[in-house]
Amino acid sequence: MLGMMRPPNPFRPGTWRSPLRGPWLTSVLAVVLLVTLPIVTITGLLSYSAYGPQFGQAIPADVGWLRLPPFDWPTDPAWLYRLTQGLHVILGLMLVPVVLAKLWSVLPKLFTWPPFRSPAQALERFTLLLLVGGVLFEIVTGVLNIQYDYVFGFSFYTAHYYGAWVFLAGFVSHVALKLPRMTRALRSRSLRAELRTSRAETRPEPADPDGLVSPDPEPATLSRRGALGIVAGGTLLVGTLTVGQTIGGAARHTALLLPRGRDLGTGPNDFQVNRTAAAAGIEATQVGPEWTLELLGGPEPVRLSRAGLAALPGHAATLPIACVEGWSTTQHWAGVRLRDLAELAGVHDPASAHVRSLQRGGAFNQATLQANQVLHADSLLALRVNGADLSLDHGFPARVIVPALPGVHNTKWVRSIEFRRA
Ligand SMILES: Nc1nc2c(c(=O)[nH]1)N[C@H]1C(S)=C(S)[C@@H](COP(=O)(O)O)O[C@H]1N2
Ligand SMILES: [Mo]
Repeated sequence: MLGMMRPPNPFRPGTWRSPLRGPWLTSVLAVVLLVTLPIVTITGLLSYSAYGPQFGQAIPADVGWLRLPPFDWPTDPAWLYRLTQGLHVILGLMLVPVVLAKLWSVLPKLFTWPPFRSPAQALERFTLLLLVGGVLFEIVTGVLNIQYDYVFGFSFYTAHYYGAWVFLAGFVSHVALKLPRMTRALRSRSLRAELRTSRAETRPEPADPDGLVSPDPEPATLSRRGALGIVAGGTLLVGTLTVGQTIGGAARHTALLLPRGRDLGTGPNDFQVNRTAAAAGIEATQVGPEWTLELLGGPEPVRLSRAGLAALPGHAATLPIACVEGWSTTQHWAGVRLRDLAELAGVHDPASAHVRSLQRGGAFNQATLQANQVLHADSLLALRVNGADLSLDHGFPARVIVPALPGVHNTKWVRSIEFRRA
């Protein structure tokens, strides 16, 4: 029925006339995504695991049969989350130009008329919807979360987690369906020869059964080398504007697009702040001389003033804060070991520790730490950073700093720690 109607404009075969479109170009972009998108996906799922789903503190907490195999997120190496989450965000952003180019390369397929001719083809087009919808949704939610906190009417984490599985379902079926065609197309031309072909010598690929090659191509205004160069250039540009927020140092200056990529000064407390004390509603009276830390879980509660804490045997460690948003910063922290505080509380081998902040409300005013995170020799309740007292914005009077722990669980303005045996 539909097949007999004259299709409206973008659906007509003659609409898409770029001489560059064809299975080879599409497959080159596809192979790049085939290698890199799994890295973005796996590091994303690892981040979910690093949030401690076993304590119900990964978001969304209850994911039914989409639950990942449980394991304790390691504390070594200390830069593990910095690496996995840095890769997730940086690579995710760098792939945006490749994803857009890949979509451009298959645009005529988006407008095939009739939309499908058989149930099998309808199914194939449905998996494409999951794939394209999924990848665009993950990009948009991810970018918005990095640029502005919490702009959604829904939870970013929940949306991004389920979106990832929709994308993954589309990705796996698409790869399964197209892998043979992709390898055939890649073999049809030599990359090296293509990179030596000028615009004037650029000819369309031979007509293909998928209809990517235009039946009525325009003359080339760009070589395939030029097209791939633009995509590669875009990717490198995004990378240059992004990596600085993770690797720091001089590169921090190139992270122009990122809210926490900037260098903030040279003082001991002049580094990125996720949420300021003012934003968290911390008042001066709460952190004055009356402040005490409460250690719970032992025979009876133990209370320590800040001076009392500072008088305990101390420890210092150089550790990163690595945020889910991809930025990280490595600083030199000093304070008291969490495991010493557990001993003081009278809990000799804690299975976990529940940390509460003075902050009232907010999603990140508490966190549960695994046993390995409590017991690591560098896991601290930090009182000082880079030789100075913590600033109020960095969590004065005391904050948690644990190797490889996602930034979010390095609770600031700590009020109490409850060591749990099971
Ligand atoms: N109480 C409290 N602690 C908190 C937060 C918060 O909002 N409230 N934000 C967390 C997040 S998401 C990060 S990345 C780190 C950032 O630490 P910084 O602000 O000292 O850089 O603090 C964590 N600790
Ligand atoms: Mo964070």
